[in-house]
Amino acid sequence: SGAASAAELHLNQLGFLPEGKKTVVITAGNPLQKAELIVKRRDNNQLVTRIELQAAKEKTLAGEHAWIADFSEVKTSGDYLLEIPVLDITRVVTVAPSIYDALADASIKAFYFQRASTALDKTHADLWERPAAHPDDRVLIHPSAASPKRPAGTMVSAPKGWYDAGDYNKYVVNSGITMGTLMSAYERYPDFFRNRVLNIPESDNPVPDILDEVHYNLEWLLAMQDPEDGGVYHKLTTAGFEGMVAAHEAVQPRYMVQKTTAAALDFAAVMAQAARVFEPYFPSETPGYLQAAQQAWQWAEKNPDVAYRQEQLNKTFDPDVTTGAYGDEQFGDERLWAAAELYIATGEKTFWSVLESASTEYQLPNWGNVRWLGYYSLLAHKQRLPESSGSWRSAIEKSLVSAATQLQQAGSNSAYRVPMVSEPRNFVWGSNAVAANQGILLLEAFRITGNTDFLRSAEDTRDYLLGRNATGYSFVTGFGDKTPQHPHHRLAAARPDLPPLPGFLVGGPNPSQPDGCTYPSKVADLSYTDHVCSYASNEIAINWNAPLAYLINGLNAIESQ
Ligand code: 9MR
Repeated sequence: SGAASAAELHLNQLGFLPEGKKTVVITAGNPLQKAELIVKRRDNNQLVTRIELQAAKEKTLAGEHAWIADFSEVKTSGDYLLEIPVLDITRVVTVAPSIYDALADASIKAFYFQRASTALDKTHADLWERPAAHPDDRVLIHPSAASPKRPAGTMVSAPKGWYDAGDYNKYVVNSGITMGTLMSAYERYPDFFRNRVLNIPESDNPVPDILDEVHYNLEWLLAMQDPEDGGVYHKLTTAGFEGMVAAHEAVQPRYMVQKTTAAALDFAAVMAQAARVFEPYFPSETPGYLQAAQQAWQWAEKNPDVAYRQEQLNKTFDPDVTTGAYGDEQFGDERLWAAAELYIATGEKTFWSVLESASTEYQLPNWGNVRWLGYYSLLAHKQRLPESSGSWRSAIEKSLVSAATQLQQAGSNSAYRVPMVSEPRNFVWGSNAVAANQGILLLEAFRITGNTDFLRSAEDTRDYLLGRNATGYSFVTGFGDKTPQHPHHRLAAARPDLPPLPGFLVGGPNPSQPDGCTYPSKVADLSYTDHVCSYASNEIAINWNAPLAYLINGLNAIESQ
């Protein structure tokens, strides 16, 4: 029948934890009368359980029918066969306690693979060893960034850091949210991270590897500040994107481009957070971070409205710059994030007064909206809040918990039983980071309330990213049976002889399709193509991997307790 031929099983392709929730989703074009999921042991074909499929409350975004089967009662480790005989479906799944450990580590190790200005050796990079590239010790001040002490053409040095994404440039705004997210992951689950070993060059030192990795980018970020006035350059970039070539073959001149308010405030937030996070490990450096943060803040107070408008800039200055713009024009949220981190660091009233009067409305973080990174930090450091802040704090908590409740409920009604697919508007450029950031919100709501519904919903989000979605892909390279093979990632594209570098989250479904590639569908959650041309659905990026790392490691930290 039509239903039988079109039916598909969608599931987390890595498998499930023994004590974890185990949900699979079946979709089909036609309604289904009654069907069962039969679970058998793979080794001996013995029947373990039969579960009747439950119709989902909502259809898929493509208008298909959906059914849910939950076999959480199966708690014994092993390989199982999932069968739905009437639909002719059979899949193998694994249940095991360590099922997400390698992914958790790889999601952070991915940042090591993105390192600029260093060779990656066989010991740490295995198949993906590569020569040093982008020394970034002779970076030109672009005319847009010229100042009396640093006229256009001045050479400055800003080595290290991570490549932003599939391209080789380094952008302050996007580094900001990425570092904030990684440092917050560490701050929420420090004991968990202290025990992870990522096999990076610093693994033998006493610093947790996640912090060593962040520190590598921090060293670059410090050099993005103009020591004269505390302003921060928006990006370090080639004028245009390089071709899809290896890093060491991408040798066009690199520029420091315009100082902007967003860059200064993101920098201030990151440096203030870094001052407290790194204090136990790099005590001689951290006072310098805080000072850098304060200088950037002051620059932004004097220059509160310098937006990065690339097209405008190109009318005035040469060479034209056509790489990633990260051209946010609203700075209220960056200012709040910076004020939050600086308040936690210094306890100064000025910063609190910025926060106290601000909106408490919940907004999911993205590179252009970082307000809640600040609020998450304040809630995690509530002992630092003023005594009179009780009602402010309860308003923030209420706002957070009600946003998480809405997500959790939307998720439980949705076809794939995951918050993400309840709204087509979630499918922006980098939709997978929306999903991962929803997971972080749910983890925060769980931390505040202890309500395990939020934890379950965060697990659903993990399942979504690892395959329980309309496309049938696990969106992390190297993790799953059907994963991106052709990400828009220059480091990968330059080595077609190798599997793509592992542990990277691709951007995910994006129905705007601005890259002109061929997509299988216009439907929001199906608008994904595993083609190297698809920078709008199949690129990798640091600001997408950071929330992935937070979600996967955070869940592992909680579930291993
Ligand atoms: O993630 C960014 C997305 O929100 C924007 O819509 C898009 C277009 O400006 O740019 C994305 O960021 C890209 C950046 O500009 C350049 N490096 C790759 C980034 C990921 O695609």
